[in-house]
Amino acid sequence: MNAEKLALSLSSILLLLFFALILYGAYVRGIDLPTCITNVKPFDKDTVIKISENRYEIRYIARQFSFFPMEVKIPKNSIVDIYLTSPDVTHGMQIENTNVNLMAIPGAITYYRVKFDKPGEYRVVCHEYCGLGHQNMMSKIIVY
Ligand SMILES: [Cu+2]
Repeated sequence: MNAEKLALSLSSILLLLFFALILYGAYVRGIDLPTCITNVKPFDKDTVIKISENRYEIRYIARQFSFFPMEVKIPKNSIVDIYLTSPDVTHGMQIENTNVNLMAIPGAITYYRVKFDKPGEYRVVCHEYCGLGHQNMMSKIIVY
């Protein structure tokens, strides 16, 4: 086998491996892409809604330079629907030790569902530079 055929075979195997990892992430690990909702008017009030035992909905507002609500307490093993919007500029939202990584876009709502298995304090941080107070922009979720 010459070098060209070998390179072609190896790159094909690598592509199949990447594709298999994407399928593994999506179907075995349950990792999904966030949803961006653009056809409804964004909410202008932050809220925490208890839907039932261990089912919550949090409507987050990211505003220079904080997330609202600033602190949320939920019981462990809760499934939480997170909705996020911004009235001013684009922000980013990452919840540490989870898969939550959203953009807060003015005029739109982004959505992701997360389950909190372990108790602890989860910091919510902004990961998109949004102005002079960006580095102080955080809030927290306490799972008990
Ligand atoms: Cu920021």
